[in-house]
Amino acid sequence: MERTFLAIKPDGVQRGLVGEVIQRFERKGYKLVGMKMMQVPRETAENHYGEHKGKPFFDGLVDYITSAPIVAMAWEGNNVVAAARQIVGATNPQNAAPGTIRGDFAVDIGRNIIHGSDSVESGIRELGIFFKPEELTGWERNVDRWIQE
Ligand code: IDP
Ligand code: MG
Repeated sequence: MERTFLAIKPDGVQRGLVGEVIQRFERKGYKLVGMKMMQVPRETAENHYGEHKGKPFFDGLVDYITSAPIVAMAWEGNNVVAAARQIVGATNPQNAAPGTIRGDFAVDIGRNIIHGSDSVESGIRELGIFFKPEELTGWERNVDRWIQE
């Protein structure tokens, strides 16, 4: 079953949006299989955002992500990587559609509330950065048969 890495960034935590964000994925029908609050070490942030190294916003991005705690999460479900990106919305909240998390709660690309993996491969890579295998919990949910045929 497909998994993705989602993280409520420091601004989302500070603004009291943890419950709101989690609720959107729960209601949709995806399954939470790992979660922890953590202050991200600088080295971890630089690794996670390695693809952006050298870009003008890189240092500011690492400062932002390491500035206060995040909530790191693993979510599971059919096509969850692409679907979660849709629920998250466009990178720049100015372009994010209403109804998406960034569209509803953010105005600035440098404070866009949430991270979501951009591909299945990125999801595997990022979950490996933030979670030990034993911290991810596969579990049976009685309602699963009412969510997926
Ligand atoms: P994504 O989070 O939608 O996948 P990416 O292009 O991978 O977007 O960028 C990673 C993160 O870097 C963004 O979510 C945002 O926090 C930050 N970022 C991207 N572009 C800019 C920028 O031009 N200025 C400031 N921050 C940026
Ligand atoms: Mg990205």
